[in-house]
Amino acid sequence: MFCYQCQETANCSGCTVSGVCGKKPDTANMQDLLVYVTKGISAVTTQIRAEGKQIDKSINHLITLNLFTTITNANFDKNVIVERIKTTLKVKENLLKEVSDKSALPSASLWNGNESEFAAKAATVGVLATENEDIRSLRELITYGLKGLSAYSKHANVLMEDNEELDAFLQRALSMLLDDTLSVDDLVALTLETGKFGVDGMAMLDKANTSAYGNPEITKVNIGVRSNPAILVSGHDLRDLEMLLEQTKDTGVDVYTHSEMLPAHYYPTFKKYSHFVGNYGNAWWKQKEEFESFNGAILMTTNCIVPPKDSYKGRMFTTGAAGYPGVKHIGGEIGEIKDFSEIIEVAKKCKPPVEIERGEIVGGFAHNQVLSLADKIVEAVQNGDIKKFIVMAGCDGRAKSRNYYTEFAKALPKDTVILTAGCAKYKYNKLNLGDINGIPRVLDAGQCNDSYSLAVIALKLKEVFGLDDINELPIIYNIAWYEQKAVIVLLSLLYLGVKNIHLGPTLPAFLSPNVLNVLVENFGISGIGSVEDDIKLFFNK
Ligand code: FS2
Ligand code: SF4
Repeated sequence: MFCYQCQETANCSGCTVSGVCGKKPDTANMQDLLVYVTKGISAVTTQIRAEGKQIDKSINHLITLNLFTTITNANFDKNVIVERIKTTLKVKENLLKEVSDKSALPSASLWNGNESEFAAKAATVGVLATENEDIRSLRELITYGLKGLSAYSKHANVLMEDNEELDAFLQRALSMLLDDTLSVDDLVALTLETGKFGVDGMAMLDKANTSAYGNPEITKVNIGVRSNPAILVSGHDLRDLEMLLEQTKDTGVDVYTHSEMLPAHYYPTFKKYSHFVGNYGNAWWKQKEEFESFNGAILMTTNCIVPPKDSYKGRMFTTGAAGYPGVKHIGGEIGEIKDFSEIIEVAKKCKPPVEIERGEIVGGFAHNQVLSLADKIVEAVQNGDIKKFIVMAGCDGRAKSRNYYTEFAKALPKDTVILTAGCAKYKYNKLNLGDINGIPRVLDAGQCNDSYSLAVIALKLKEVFGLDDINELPIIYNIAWYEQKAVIVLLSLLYLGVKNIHLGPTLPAFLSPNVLNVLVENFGISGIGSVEDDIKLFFNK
């Protein structure tokens, strides 16, 4: 196996024996093959579109789900990956019949094989199959961006939002990653185009979420517990949460969020459920201890899964793109109502959660809410009460080096405001950093995809202050990344023209020295230093 798609990759270079995330080598290899056949089918759909014919939505959904399934910590179940390869090959064979001119199709579009041939094929199509390290670096940067984009698309698709232009791009981009004639410059251009569609994808999801559940609003979220048996929901899929809340009504079972599901509490629709109690625990990587003390049933709607302990594996469930061998998976296609009765029955037999903390956290500062406070914020900036905003969106993770973000938040001058989204927030959202004229110093927009809100807010401030360039705003970008959704967020920010982003705790292993140079020279991307040095750097203090 060779995988270097996430921040925790072994020795900051690549997992080769087994994944630091827990992914086994044979599963990793099957994921490589799944990505390969997904590129292959994408070249077929791209050709069909070029010949003036249409592609059914179900094919678009198959492609995005394939990529989503291979995101870090989403699906550890080799059998699921194998089944997806088989389905993709079958669907592709049918699509090939619709192609008039097959002459330009790459070999990945024409390859087929049965399961006994998968392992041998997988060994030839992984990341290292591209020899030139700069081409490999750009191909992987784009692939990871497309994986993140696929995840966001899927969340919008389950809420019946689709964007054919976005899917057509995603498939064209995947097919271009098979094209050996493309130069570094071509791939740099494709990287930026991926960022453009990253913005579109996040906008689509924002529209889907807010149309279905209302605009997030300032909300105090309880972090304590009640004495009923309960279900803990993690991941990012709001539609799954909605179905679960409906099905748990009047059952005596409470529902809590974990990690990236916390922002669900900010949506008006979810507030009407009196058994939707609060948020339990912290970011994804703390799940081993927190799932144990939670006592109840657990539903993982997406990544990030940590290989479960036996003590709670039996009360854990997955759905959607998520999967883990030996953990019960709840099926259900887009548009179908999933049947969560088994989880509810398990929960009823469980003890109530053990209280691990008490109190409240405040969030709900997505674009609509922040723009309704715009006058107050602009006034605070103009009279000097707010000197700087720090975008600290992104991911949390296990690495001790991530304590940097807690210490950095504590060390920030008191006239700064943190804008956050994603599970990165758990490094500082319980620090009680206070407020400036009633504006909290940590403004949480929501999940990682709600980084879109932060971009909307920045663009609005640029307009209000009459600036020509987004980079003239008093905003510093100090982003923490972990998996591939952070990659699409990064590419989206680059597309919007944001410069001088600091990325940590380490720079991606998949950036070759030359590709990193391109990002440094054109966008001023850099890593992080010590808290002390960075505070000096950002604030001249
Ligand atoms: Fe956190 Fe994991 Fe949100 Fe990432 S829960 S690192 O999936 O996308 O951020
Ligand atoms: Fe390693 Fe990350 Fe890949 Fe897992 S996802 S195998 S930790 S690089």
